Amino acid sequence: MALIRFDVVTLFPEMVTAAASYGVTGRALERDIAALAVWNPRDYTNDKHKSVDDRPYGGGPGMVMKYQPLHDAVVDAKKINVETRKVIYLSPQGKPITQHLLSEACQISQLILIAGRYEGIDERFIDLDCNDEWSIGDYVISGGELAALIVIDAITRLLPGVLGDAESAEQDSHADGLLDYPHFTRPELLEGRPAPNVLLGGNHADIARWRMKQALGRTWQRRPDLLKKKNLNTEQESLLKEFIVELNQFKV
Ligand code: 9D3
Repeated sequence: MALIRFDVVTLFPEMVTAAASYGVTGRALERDIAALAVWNPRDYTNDKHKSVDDRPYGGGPGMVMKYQPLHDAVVDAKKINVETRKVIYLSPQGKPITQHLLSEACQISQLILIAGRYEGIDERFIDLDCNDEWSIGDYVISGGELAALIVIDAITRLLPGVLGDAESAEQDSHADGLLDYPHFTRPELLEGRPAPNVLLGGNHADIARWRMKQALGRTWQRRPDLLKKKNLNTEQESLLKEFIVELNQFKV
């Protein structure tokens, strides 16, 4: 039995199954570490036009997804017997997804992800059928499918056995609230730019210190919000000071 199952309610089921079949998610699905099923509200319509949307009460632009086809799709997804389940509506109004939120969600046996289209869905479906509402950030996309795929990808990476040992260790070290250090590979000299000398020698303590300094420096430059939340140890404090000193030595 899979560790987690994702059930995505979507008008574009192939978009979700196709994208999830690649790479890390594709491998986890093949190995039955995770399971994925899709449910199309269109298949739960009862009228001859198969209407999944209707005009908004109160007027205004766009269409609103109807309650009944969404509800009936979720009822079917819930017929699968599981220990724990959550129904999550993906929307711009949701709580912003964080690694912490996802690390809690990966403990649940069934995540039913609702991907909306059009202007939105009937608010009573959110109230009656959904347990939570999640956003992928403060920008506009055209529907919930890509958001559902982001959730599926990020959670699958957290499941035991999905990443190799090296990748898991790396993930742990990066779950520590800093941006990544820069990476280099051959050739040594590229368009006149050399790879950092410290990385070419085999002094692993020096390399680890250089990488930590870069991670701290870049986080300080690009994401001061992340750095404020972090408690730096004495070593890290001095590495960051070195980074800033070296930065100022370049601008004359
Ligand atoms: C431009 C239309 N907007 C008017 C204020 C409303 C709107 C409706 C539907 C905006 C986006 C969408 C579709 N978006 C999603 O389904 C979505 C989403 C997003 O747009 N941003 C961040 N996270 C998410 S999760 C799902």
